[in-house]
Amino acid sequence: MVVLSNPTLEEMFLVKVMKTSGPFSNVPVIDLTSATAAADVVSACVEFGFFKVVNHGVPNALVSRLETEAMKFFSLADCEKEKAAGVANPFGYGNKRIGSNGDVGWLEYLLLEVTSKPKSFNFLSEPWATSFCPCLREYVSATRKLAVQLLELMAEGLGMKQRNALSKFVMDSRSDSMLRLNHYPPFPMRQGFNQSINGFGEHTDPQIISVLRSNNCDGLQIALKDGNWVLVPPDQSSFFINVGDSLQVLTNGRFRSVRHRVETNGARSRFSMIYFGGPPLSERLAPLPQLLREGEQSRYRDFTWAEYKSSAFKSKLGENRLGHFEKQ
Ligand code: GA4
Repeated sequence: MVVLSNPTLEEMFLVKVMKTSGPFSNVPVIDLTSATAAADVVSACVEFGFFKVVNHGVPNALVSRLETEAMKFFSLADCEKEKAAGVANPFGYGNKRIGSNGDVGWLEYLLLEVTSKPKSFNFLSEPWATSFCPCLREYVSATRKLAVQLLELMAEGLGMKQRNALSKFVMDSRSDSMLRLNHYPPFPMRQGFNQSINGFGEHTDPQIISVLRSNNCDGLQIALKDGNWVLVPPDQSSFFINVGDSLQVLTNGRFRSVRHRVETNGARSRFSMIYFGGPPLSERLAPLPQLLREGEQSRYRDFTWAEYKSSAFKSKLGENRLGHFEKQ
């Protein structure tokens, strides 16, 4: 475990200002088998940048298998996890430190690159990881497929002629995507503190789309348009989807990249796995011409995903990263 000095752990992790209302019962639910799914998904992306998917087609058995494999990994000694996956930079095993700019959270994680030539899958050839590897591959391909289906529905709901206008970015063999496995352990100082803990501070995801599955331990919160934070009731049989910054740009701000955070109550372990679908590094990120109404100008200056990613990975977690790329 990484030992952190001043300020104290309590100061670093306890969420001091509790401005969150109770469980949010209006999380949009998209049923992939419903005839109205395309329209529903678009309204959810415009209003919240967030929704839940049911009848998603990802086998529960696969999800449980990966959860079991990942928990086997997290139960290794800290030095073994670091040795196996490397200390996160940004890929590898991370413990409390998030990114490169001093952010911390009450979690440990494994961040894996899932490009066609992944760098950090090497450790998976270790004998103890033999069943982890195929499981990760299967899971990534199932969640990528779900991301593609959802992006196709979005294109349909937006009235785009090409069904693959949005999905082509994550289907591309050069797509720059990631898989993150997060373990939020119980809080050791829970006795006497009946408060929440900063598991993962507020942020937006830089990529196009994030596909999240968690166990039944709550903690995920999203910010609504009016800035109020609400608790998302967990549902381990569904997936939660975040619109990322890149999709906000591609739609010229019609879809909102959702600010979200995780605050755990320290009683139980929270476990989540997130597939982040990103475009190829060389891809230009600009509003899609088919989506611009007559006379509508791009709100963003021209940039590539490589430029945005490099700027994002140097930023503080809670920063408004797209702000630097908006036209004045
Ligand atoms: C948020 C979304 C993904 O988890 C992530 C994160 C990344 C990291 O953990 O290294 C970042 C964060 C995320 C955005 C700003 C930078 C980069 C930590 C951080 C402070 C893997 C990603 O792509 O961006």
